Amino acid sequence: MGVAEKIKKLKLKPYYFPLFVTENVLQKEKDHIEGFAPEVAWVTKSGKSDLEAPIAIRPTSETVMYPYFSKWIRSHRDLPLKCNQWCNVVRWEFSNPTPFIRSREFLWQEGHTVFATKEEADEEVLQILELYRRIYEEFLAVPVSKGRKSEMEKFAGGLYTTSVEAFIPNTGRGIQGATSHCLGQNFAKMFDITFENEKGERSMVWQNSWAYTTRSIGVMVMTHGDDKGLVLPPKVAPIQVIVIPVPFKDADTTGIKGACESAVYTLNQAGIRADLDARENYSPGWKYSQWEMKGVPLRIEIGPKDLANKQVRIVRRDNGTKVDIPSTDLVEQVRVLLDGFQANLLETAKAKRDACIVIISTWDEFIAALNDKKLILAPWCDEEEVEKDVKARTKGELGAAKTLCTPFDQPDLPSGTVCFASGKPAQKWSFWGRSY
Ligand code: 87F
Repeated sequence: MGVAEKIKKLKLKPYYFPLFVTENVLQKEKDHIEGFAPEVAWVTKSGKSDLEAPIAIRPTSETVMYPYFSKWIRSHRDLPLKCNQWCNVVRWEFSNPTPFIRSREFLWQEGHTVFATKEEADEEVLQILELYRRIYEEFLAVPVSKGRKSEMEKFAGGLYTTSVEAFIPNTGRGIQGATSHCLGQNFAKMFDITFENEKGERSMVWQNSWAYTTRSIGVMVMTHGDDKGLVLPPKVAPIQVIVIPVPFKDADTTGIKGACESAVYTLNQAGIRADLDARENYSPGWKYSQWEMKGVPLRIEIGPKDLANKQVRIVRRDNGTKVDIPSTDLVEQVRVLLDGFQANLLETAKAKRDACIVIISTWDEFIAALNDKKLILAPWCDEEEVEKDVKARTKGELGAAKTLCTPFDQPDLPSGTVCFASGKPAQKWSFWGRSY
């Protein structure tokens, strides 16, 4: 089943809550806000006058939404509650804001769901995570690993956190692609979110929250981009095919333009996002470079020879290969090329990512792999103190190493395997590395 169909089947309801949060509401759940407090942006003035009380811009919406959940949920018949909100949030980042990757304002979808039982909540955490994986891999052509965050890296307000993790080979950094949390009953206690079960008893609800952000665009750009600019996967490219007329001095310019228009029309009719670049104040060569920079997957060139032979030339953005195809096969061939392009991007990215994974067993191997910008899979004792220690011991200009996740896909862990950092018995294989 397609991702869109799967999302529809979840029967999420769209909601929109306010952007501004009063201090009182934001601080309601103190534990969860405490560590994040320095990142909260406050409005303190209107014009030249100070506000009576500063007002926060939402960094996330738990404290905005949950007081309403508490009012709306009365009985088991009100459950599950499945709320999805698309909005911008603000987090005042201090460490190098980077467009799309770590920006002070970003767009996300935040899902907030409420269930009667932990089993339902647990099941949904993984359903959502799988959808996030599929969006990364099937649409953005970015390979990711699903896994669970360590106690140190999880969302402190929740019970456990799962994530999809990507890796950028050029910089040797891991990057969290999206998260799906089981909040347990922490917020239910704080916000008094209870329901009457079938037996007429009051029960505490179970909650999840999950988000996918515009950071995904940054990950996609870094994964596929090259020295010429962007490379967009066909499934998400706003323009999949750019058609460029290549007129020659004495050529039949009108005929060429007509053939280009007809190619665009035919492709559009077939549901392919094609566009014509008919600008006369730029040379074909200049246009090629510009559309390459913009990452358009396929370029179609039509010149006098193509017109005469009733063919078009198609050039791929990912590998530069050129093919001449008869105009009669246009739609079919473009479809084949776009599908191949999409598949090739994922395969190439996966091969590059996989080539960076190293399995290590000792501290010295760990440090060598870290200096070598690798994605490290290491046997770990799963102790918070040890993760803190690794962070402290790897602190430096490039940033410390930390756990990225414990992948669900676990290699064999022979008994007797010890932790690379502490020498204690290893509990699991975890991904470690520097990250964004
Ligand atoms: C920054 C400032 C204030 C992250 C923050 O991951 C609060 C927060 O609560 C904060 N940065 N978080 C955690 C967000 C948890 C959770 N919220 C809903 C998600 C998914 C969507």
